[in-house]
Amino acid sequence: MTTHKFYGLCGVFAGALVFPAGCGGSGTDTTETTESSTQTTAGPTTSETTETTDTTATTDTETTTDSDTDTDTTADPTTTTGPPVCDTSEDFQTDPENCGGCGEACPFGQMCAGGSCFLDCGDELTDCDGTCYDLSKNLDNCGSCGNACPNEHVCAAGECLSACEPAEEFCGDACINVLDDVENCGVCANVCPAPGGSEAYCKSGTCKFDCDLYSFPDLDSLTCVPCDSSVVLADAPVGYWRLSETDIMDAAIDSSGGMAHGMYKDGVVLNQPAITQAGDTAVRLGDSGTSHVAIPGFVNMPSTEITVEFIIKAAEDVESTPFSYATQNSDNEFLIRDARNLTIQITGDEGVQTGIDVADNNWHHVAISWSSATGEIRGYLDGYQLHQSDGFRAEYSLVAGGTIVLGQEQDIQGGGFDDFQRMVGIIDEVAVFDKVLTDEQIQSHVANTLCE
Ligand SMILES: [Ca+2]
Repeated sequence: MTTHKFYGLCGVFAGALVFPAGCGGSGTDTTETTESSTQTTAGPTTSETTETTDTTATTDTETTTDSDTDTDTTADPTTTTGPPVCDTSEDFQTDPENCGGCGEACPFGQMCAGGSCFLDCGDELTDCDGTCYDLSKNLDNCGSCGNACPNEHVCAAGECLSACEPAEEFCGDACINVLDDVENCGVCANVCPAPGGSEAYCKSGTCKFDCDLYSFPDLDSLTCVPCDSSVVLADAPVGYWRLSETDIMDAAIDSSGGMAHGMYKDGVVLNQPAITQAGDTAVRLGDSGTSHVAIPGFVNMPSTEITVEFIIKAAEDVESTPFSYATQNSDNEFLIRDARNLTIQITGDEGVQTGIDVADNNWHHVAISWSSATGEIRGYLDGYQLHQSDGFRAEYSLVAGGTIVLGQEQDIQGGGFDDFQRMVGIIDEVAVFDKVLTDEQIQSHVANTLCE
């Protein structure tokens, strides 16, 4: 065992360039002795080496503390506390008390193998800086040592996962529903702007803002744009009834310039608050069984391409006929009926249901177009195309000169109304075009007349 200690100490002194007496030569001997430990167990040899050990050990210890002078080291071999005594039978490769060297004990609970201390964490756990963790679920060591999960996360199968609900994200220090949070819209920290004193909100993860009644939000410029119904006129309607007259005896003026002025009949209620612009009004229909707006002799009725637009606030779940056009020979020459499921008829009793339901007592913009060439019908609600179909009355030409009636379904030109088909609600901004409007045109009209 002496040789073991010599070996270790000499190694240390060699590193510090301090050699106790006899160390250099005995180092070689030690190595040999270490390798053949069975020899050192021989009786006389053992006693000799034991002596040598004690002396040298004392000297060495002092040397370590006063390493300044060689002379002290050798001159004063007095006895002080010695290093641990290692049994030669001990194996530095595997003994946790002397792991890699004499007296180099492993921390509590650790094993020794190959001269190094290690933590035996087994197959399930992993040693992270001296402690065993289950990396599959430990929050501070998730998947790998030191990989700490953020707050409101869980560690599952070695991955940090958000503990938030679906549709929520962890923003800063809380789970946020980013679909409707104005401070975290779509993604964390996306604050919705509110230009010009408007009110910002977040809908389906997209920033939006509400402008005042007579302006609409422009998401590109982030400004509130005043509604301007002249965009409708700019697309050249062949008839345009704004229904803003104030006296029941007034004509329902055709603002298109087409001179197809109409009449308020049978108890139409004027001066209803409208939404297109300040001061604009609309008309209420349905207070009486036959109330309607009649526009007779409409010579500008389109023949092969038509779009009809209006904005409407129709009573809930009422059949309501907004627009009918009848000629002498055809009472359903062009008909938009049933606000619950807007249905188009062209010269006949067969209709095309668009599925568009406006019978909910809210303002809506409706656009219906038809093209003779292919018989295509398109239906738009609030600027969104909800219906498209082909082949309806293809190659037919509508006959001009008939009568438009707003708010009633005609069974004969200008009359033959059925009470249950009457419109109940408010209608405004009725426009007829002799072409199929584009999506962009319709959306522009929606923005400027529905003002949203
Ligand atoms: Ca109006």
